Amino acid sequence: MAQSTLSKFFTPQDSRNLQHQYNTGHLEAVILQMKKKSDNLNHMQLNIAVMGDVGSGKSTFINAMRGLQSDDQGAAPTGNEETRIEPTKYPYHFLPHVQLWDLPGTNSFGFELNHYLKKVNFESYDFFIIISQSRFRENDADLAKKIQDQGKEFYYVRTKIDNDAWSLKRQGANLNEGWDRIRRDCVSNFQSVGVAPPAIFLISSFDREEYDFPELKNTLARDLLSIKLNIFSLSIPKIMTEITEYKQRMLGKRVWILVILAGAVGAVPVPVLFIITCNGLTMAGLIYLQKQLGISDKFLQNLASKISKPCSILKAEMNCQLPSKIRPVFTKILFGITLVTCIITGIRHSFSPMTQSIFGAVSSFAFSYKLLSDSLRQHLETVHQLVKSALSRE
Ligand SMILES: Nc1nc2c(ncn2[C@@H]2O[C@H](COP(=O)(O)OP(=O)(O)O)[C@@H](O)[C@H]2O)c(=O)[nH]1
Ligand SMILES: [Mg+2]
Repeated sequence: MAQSTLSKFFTPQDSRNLQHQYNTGHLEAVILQMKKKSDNLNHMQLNIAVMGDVGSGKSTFINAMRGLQSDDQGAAPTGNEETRIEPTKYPYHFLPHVQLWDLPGTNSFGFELNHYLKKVNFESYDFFIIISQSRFRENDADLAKKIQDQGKEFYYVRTKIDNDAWSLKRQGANLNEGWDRIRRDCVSNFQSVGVAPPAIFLISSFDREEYDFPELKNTLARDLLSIKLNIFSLSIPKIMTEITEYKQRMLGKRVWILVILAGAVGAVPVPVLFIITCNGLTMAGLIYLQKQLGISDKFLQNLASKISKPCSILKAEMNCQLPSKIRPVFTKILFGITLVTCIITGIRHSFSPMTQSIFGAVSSFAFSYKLLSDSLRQHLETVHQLVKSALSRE
């Protein structure tokens, strides 16, 4: 069975080590280690699922890709009946560490699609080739949507194009116009179901030097690295969630302590005390969170030089709040607390001390909670964006 996207790149031990480094403030080491993994994808095993209806030509296609005839040793069994009920892997020797998986036909057991996808362990494949014969089917569209939802990519292959060629010739039609029509039809079918049209190949598994067969093999070889990079990038949010989980919880608890303190102080109906303490607590919280974030201009410059990426590009790609841009938050907090203080002062004589206390406690709690929790969220977003930007190859 093919591995999950995350475990393909990071073992549980890797994850623990990275988490430890992150918790102890070594964000740069975390990023450099992840970068090393992304620079070393040559040995990554790429699992390509070949999918389509029973009899669409999946097994014959796999044999053709591998340069085999159906009766050669090691070839996938072919025929119009469903020959396999389990996914079967075949090495694709023309590219290193690539396996083609012959999956049972999507309609083989009358399964409902989601049930079928679970059965064949759909999420464990890295790339997909949808095989279709004679016309675009509803199943093709549903499959394509499921692949797109996972953030993965696929090719769409129309097989048995030799049969279409024969019919077109009999009608005296122009072959190239016929192929253009089929392509346009596929593109509009994908667009109509909200799927970005993939690379489309019209092939005959019996004529391996004709139609789009050679182009399909070349395109796969050319796309190999970008497919691997895409799969690697899909593992980043998952591993980052694991790495940052502990610190996020720890910081979340500290935010709550500060917010409760700020609420308690807000309950004291003395505006001067309130403005100084509540301001101080929230500001201290913000400074603490920024320190925990540990991303300064100097940090970014150091990192940029280590990953050989201009600092300006790193910052632009982060497209997120850098520490210098977080400063407006301080202005907001000052404004907010001053406003609350003015209101408290204004209503002092109209309401009982009890009402003033409740109002002060609630507003102080709400303000500091909003500002600190926003800042924590920003903290994590910034780290995620930074990792993404540091690993991107654009
Ligand atoms: N004419 C033609 N027949 C094909 C082609 N590919 C497969 N077939 C035939 O279609 C039938 C089903 O093929 P198979 O590969 O077993 O389909 P699968 O069930 O999707 O694995 C077999 O009789 C194949 O010989 C093709 O490109 N052209
Ligand atoms: Mg088959």
